[in-house]
Amino acid sequence: MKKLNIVLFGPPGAGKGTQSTFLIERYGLVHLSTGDLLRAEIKAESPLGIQAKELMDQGDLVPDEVVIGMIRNKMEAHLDAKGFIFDGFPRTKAQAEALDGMLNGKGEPIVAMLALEVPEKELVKRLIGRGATSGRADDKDEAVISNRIREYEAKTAPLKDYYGAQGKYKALDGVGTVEDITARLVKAIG
Ligand code: B4P
Repeated sequence: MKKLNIVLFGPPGAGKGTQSTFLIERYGLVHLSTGDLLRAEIKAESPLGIQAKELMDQGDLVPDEVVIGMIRNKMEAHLDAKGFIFDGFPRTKAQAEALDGMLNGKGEPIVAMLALEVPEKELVKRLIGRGATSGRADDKDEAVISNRIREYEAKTAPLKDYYGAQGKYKALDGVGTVEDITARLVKAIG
């Protein structure tokens, strides 16, 4: 059976992590969040985590080879998965090309890139709101949040064209209740 490999895309705070929780349950997929994987390395105080923390706390992207290696390891640990939700990955063209290389070689390509569109004002509001309780250094400071959004616009947003050229890009309104947005995603996947 064809694997349901989906890229959930959007700027910081668009709701990728939030929506992934529902989609993995509904479709029995494996969740691959590079943000979560990096935060686990930080918690473990591994050399990789120590290097990543400095970049993440400033709102900068972590080097491509680090996140590509993490994704490769996780995929190899789940060879029998029905499919993967890629959450927060790829974030650069080099990451997208590496992912295509890993998946296409196995005949299990990305089937769709679903992009959650949310205005910047709402993103800042959500992230500051999460910062009050999450303890995440990158959600507390408006200058860091702005840098994350700038990084997204410069390095990540161009991936819309990358997946668009493959006929896989689909934009969805990311404003509304969490349930509304889940329903939009389910309709798009269906
Ligand atoms: P991520 O962990 O991917 O974080 P994110 O962009 O903040 O998350 P997301 O969009 O998932 O937001 P969420 O659902 O949680 O990245 C963090 C950092 O890790 C990056 O800045 C970078 O440094 C590094 N990194 C990760 N991947 C990388 C890669 N591939 N390459 C290089 N570096 C990488 O939602 C946010 C908030 O909004 C929550 O509080 C949520 O409750 C709320 N919310 C969600 N949906 C809502 C709705 N419909 N209405 C109102 N609020 C909502």
